[in-house]
Amino acid sequence: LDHQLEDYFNTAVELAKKAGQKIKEAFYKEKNVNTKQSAADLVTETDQAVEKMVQEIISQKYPTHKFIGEETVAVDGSSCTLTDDPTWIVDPIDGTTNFVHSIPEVSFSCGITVNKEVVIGVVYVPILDQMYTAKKGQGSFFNGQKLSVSSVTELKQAALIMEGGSSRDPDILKAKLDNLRNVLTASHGIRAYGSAAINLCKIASGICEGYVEYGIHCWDIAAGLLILQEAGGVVKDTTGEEVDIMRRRITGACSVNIVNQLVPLLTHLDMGRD
Ligand code: LIP
Repeated sequence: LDHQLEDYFNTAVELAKKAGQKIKEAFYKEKNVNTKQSAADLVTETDQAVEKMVQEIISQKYPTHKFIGEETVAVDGSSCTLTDDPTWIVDPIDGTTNFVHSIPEVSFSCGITVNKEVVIGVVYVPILDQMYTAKKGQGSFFNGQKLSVSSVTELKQAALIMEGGSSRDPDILKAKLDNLRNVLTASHGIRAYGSAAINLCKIASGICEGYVEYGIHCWDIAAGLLILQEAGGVVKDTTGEEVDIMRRRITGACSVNIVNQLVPLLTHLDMGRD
């Protein structure tokens, strides 16, 4: 199994570089933008082209493996079922809004699950040539250097990451803004990189201490959550319970202390399931 995982890992890194090349070429050109669930839920030709390329390579190399990809699910919701089979969970561009606005925090995210557990995570930010990788039980790395989380334990000394997201539903926005105010009041400040995958990698890198988001999907977090865990961090449901990657909400932090201080500040939104 170990050498199999090594092979999956090498393929995932190779795919990230190939995807990165395509993203980089398109980044400096005019983008062709469409919307999905809301006027702020964006997709471009590049999201679709990268996902198609990646899906084809995976299905050729591993015909028995399953594939869950953001743009495939957008046209065929039934393809989003997590089973015990090896499953490649891919977001061709995480941070599509950044991509559309030529903001460089744009990532390719690929997580691989076996028995529903993420065992490999690769997040690549091609514009900045930043490669984050993790293998279950073997640590996580940034351009080959080992990552470890911040040692801050008090929320009042922490920098947090929270996102607006793409929903414009007034009830969801109200809860998110309440959460933002509560967390801001209790901490050093709030940042948003615009990509869930990058947000998790920032905490893995010890740059910020915690992250909360409602409305994410499994492809946004599959890779990043392993990268954070392997850097010594924790990933939970927003209630502090065990994380469920299909439940569309997450909190990640450098320690369980930060999670425990965050949870009581949040209005919990039920976002349904992937
Ligand atoms: C994005 C997420 C981000 C969220 C955005 C969007 P996409 O994913 O990673 O955290 O705030 O609304 O969903 O759509 O760029 O792959």
